[in-house]
Amino acid sequence: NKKAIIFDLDGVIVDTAKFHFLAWQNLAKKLGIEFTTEDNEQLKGVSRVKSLEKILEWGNKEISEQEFEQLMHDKNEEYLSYVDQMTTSDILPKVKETLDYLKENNYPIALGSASKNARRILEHVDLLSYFDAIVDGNEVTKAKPNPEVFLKAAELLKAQPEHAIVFEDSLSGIEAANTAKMLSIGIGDENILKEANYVFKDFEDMGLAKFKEILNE
Ligand code: B16
Ligand code: MG
Repeated sequence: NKKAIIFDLDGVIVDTAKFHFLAWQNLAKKLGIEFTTEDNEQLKGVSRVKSLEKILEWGNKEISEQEFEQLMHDKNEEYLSYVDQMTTSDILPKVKETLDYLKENNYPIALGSASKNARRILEHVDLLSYFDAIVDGNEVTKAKPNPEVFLKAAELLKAQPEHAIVFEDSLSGIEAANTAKMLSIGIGDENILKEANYVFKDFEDMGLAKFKEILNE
């Protein structure tokens, strides 16, 4: 039985965090709140609503429900203006090669992301056809570290959680994968992602040979 492979999107397949940063920074500026790249780090894997709640909390700001909705809308419009300029050149190193290997060898592949824009992003970078299942911010009610997103993805792939492997760049995502009893592979900083079963800086650092070893465990 083939392992099921689940990919997070932002920070694993593409670096959309830089676009989220630009859009959140503009929003914070309008509100007179300071927003740094370190602040942005804390929003990785966090939903849109929760992200705005956090920014308002940091700036000690209270706004009406209507204004909240308007800000979320404006932030997303700006974010999408960057997303719509994405091309295949925005795919992170060796991700395509990894997906090609999995496809050629008939591994079931899913996306497990907090983003409501996941499909649009995958279309822009021409990777949509690789995914047998997509679970994104439109289908999930409980955010990572809750394992819901990955459990749903495994279910759609008809795989037992124990037979699933998750690629994640956020600590909450690694926690979600571990709680789901899946094998977790952290992509990023090993000091942050210590709880993962494996950590690599990126797919290039992992290499296909090492990945094949992990697949056959
Ligand atoms: P959207 P992931 C997450 O993507 C991002 O890391 C996070 O910064 C963002 O707020 C969230 O998606 C929601 O995105 O505004 O497009 O619905 O890492 O879970 O793929
Ligand atoms: Mg991520």
